[in-house]
Amino acid sequence: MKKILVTGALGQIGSELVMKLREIYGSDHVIATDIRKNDSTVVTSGPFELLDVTDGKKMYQISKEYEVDTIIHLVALLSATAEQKPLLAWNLNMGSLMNALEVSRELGLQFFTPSSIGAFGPTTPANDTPQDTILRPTTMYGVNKVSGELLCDYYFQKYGVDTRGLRFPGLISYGTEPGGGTTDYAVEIFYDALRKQSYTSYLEKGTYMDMMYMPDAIQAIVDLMEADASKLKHRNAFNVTAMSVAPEDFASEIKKHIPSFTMKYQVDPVKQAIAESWPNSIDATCAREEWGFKVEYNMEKMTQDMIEKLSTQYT
Ligand code: AKB
Repeated sequence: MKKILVTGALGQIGSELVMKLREIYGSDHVIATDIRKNDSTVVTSGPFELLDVTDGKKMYQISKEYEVDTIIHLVALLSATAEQKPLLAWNLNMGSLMNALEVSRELGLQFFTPSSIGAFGPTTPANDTPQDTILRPTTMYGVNKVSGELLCDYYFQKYGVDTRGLRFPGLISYGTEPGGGTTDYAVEIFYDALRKQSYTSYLEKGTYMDMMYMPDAIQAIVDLMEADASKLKHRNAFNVTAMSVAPEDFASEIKKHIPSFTMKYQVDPVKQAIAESWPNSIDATCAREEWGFKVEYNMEKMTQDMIEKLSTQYT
């Protein structure tokens, strides 16, 4: 039975992943950590430790004390924030990754960290972006993600650390809101649809990017970590996606549930430039072939579920 330490456990992915992992492996087998504490079920339903991921010594101590065999490292400054604070992004994203990889090497742990469609750049083929392709991002976040993928490969090749990763698209969820990402509009739009029946998009009409619903993302992490290592040719990091969509696609799907919904556009040039440097649609064939990646939610099913779940909060 796995024993897993999760960093950034109170974030958008962490808050749902911890609960799923506790369901699968048992509450005591999932050690949630974050730099802050709240009264959510992540903190109350199992072991929780305060951890600043720039403190490698403390990460080592907690991992040793709980005898974990896996680290899932989720802490990261996302793309839009990283563009505003590039030095902080480099120091936090790369410093914490290095700490987590070192602890994994020292204690012989399995390791997961997310990469992103942010690893791609304007010279990457924009449609059906292949698994193995040009990685020349023009954002600090992208530079961190490519460096992270290479570092994880290095730790696997040089030290035999069982590193695994996914290139996540925009992730949509109703639990914990994301912050500082370029794809965040795809979450905000649902909250505003229910609160105000309108949304002002900071991305232009026709800006296509990949997206995925959180339950599919969580399942993908679990499946990849359980996958037979001998079948993995890529490891860091697999393209995964459920849909390629633009802001107006969300608007028309939401309108089916909330007919009074309206959408305006007020473009944020920084976020627009980031979005334009990322692919329109990526190809997840390698993930499907090497470890059976699949999704349950398309745009229709996801919208229905988001509106159902958020309605209970806003009506
Ligand atoms: C972001 O927009 O920065 C993230 C991502 C796609 O990695 N959601």
